[in-house]
Amino acid sequence: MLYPIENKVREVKNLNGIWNFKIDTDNVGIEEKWYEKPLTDTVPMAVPASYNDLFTDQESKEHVGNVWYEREFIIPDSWEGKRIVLRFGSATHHAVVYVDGVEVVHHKGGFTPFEADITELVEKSDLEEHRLTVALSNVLDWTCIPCGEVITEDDEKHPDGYHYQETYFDFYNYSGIHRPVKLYTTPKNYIDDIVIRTDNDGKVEAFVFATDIIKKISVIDEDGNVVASTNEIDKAAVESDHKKDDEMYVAGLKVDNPTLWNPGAAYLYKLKVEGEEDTYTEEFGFRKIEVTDKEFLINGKAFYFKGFGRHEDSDIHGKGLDEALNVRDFNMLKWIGANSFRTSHYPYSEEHMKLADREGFVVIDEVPAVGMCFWDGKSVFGGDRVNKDTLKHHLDMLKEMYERDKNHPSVVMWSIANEAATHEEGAVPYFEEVAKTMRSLDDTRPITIVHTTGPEGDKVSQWVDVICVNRYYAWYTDHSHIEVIGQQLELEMNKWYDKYHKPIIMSEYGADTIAGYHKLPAVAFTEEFQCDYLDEFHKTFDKLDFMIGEHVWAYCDFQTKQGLNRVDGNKKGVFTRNRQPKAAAHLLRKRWNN
Ligand code: GCB
Repeated sequence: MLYPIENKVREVKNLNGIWNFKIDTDNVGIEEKWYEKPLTDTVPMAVPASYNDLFTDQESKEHVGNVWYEREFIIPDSWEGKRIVLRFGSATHHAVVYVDGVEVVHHKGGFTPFEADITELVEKSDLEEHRLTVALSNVLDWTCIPCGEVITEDDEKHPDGYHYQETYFDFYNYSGIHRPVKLYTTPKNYIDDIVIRTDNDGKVEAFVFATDIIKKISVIDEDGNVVASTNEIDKAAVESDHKKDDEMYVAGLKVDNPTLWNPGAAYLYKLKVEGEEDTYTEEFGFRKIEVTDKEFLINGKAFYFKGFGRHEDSDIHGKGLDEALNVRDFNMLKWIGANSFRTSHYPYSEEHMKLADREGFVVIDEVPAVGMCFWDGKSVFGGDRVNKDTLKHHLDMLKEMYERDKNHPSVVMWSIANEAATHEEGAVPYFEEVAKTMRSLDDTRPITIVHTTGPEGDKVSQWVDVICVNRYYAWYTDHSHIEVIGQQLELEMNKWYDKYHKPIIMSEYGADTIAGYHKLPAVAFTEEFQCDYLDEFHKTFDKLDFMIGEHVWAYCDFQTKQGLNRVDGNKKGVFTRNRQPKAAAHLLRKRWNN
């Protein structure tokens, strides 16, 4: 799906700002058709933002079920004769969108964009102001990813009863319209999608899906020079169902001596597609990814991943897009010498991905498949938890992630899940299907899965190219005994390598640390302990030639649900939630800049 852009034939109108908001306390709004009339008794709400931390009362913050958003918008007269699209960058987790009381789109999945062509609806209407209403649900169950369950406690020990959203992942279930809402125009015949395939030899294969007739495709360098251009564009049949109104156009171009997109040295070209009516310009880079049994090569050079697992998370905004925060984050990642990160545990905003392209960061893009592992003896993949609907939604989310992020040079690998019960028999057919689907969407990038299961138990890594492992030796096991880290790490990593002969990334390792808490000798939770802890891992990484990277957990402290081992959130950040360094940041900076 293309990002909304402005040019001579396209316009964008931002609908961010203060909307009307209402909590559907008894979850009756859909049944009572609240969308048919203006909402009553609303409060002001910011978009984009999570709504949770904007409230001062527990009930609103923790509401399980629907909330309602509403605002008015105007279509300028100058838009007459254009195609008009309403687009949400994301809404977490399930949205039903109405314009003037008519449903225009619904979407399941909290981290990818969706849109509705509202041309006909507004053309037929004589209203000057249109009413946009969104019913948004934050309920997670076993039909979606991430998975969750709504639990009701109403037995004899809880005579008054209460219910809550149970989640099986370690981040707060922030909800709301998290990313920008936009109206944009295209000509009536338009460019629907562009797929750009490149390597590092200057060849470009462009696939354009359009209802417009495509006339010309060019490549423009960073100085604005046209460095390749063609009018030789072939038409081919469209196989994919959802693009059935489109024609597919295919063209090959060649840029001589291209400047490559390299980690830390990004270079972005633009592909300009011109049709009879529409024009669209998409950024891309030339780079080649290869994986051997011990190496991850970018443009023929072995790449070692240095960086973090992260979250979209900050004070007040929750998971709402904050462009200032994103800029600060990339500056801090550069300061510390990181070259990469994983979008744990869901695709980050489109604005975030664009910055990664521009700043030369290498990204492992992760689908929101998190919370599929329990150690309670009950099966996840063979019982009444993960089911056919979960799989269907998982595949849909892979597709939406791919369709949104396919042209980003920063994205070098897809992560198909974080910490699933891959030791279960039922995980075998499930992940075979997931991996097969990811490869059928994109055969140009490697894929990985992120493990909590150990090498003895894992049954699915034959389908991935790189193995990612999350490990907390001396934290969740052998707590505080950092002397075990080296031995346990070496033993386990060798077992993984002997079993699969694939390169390994330590995708999480870390210890909760309270900023400003010091003690000598070090004890758990002090800044000294976090330094000693990470150091022990590093000594072993440096000995193993099949280890291709280290992603510390986590970049920053972040909010979680309340729990006995979470004091106002997860404190494994190398930076505080307010983006200031703990002592470990200086240790990593020294290591990563060497
Ligand atoms: C993990 C998860 C991550 C948690 C982390 C922790 O393995 O992937 O989401 O936050 O452990 O700190 O426990």
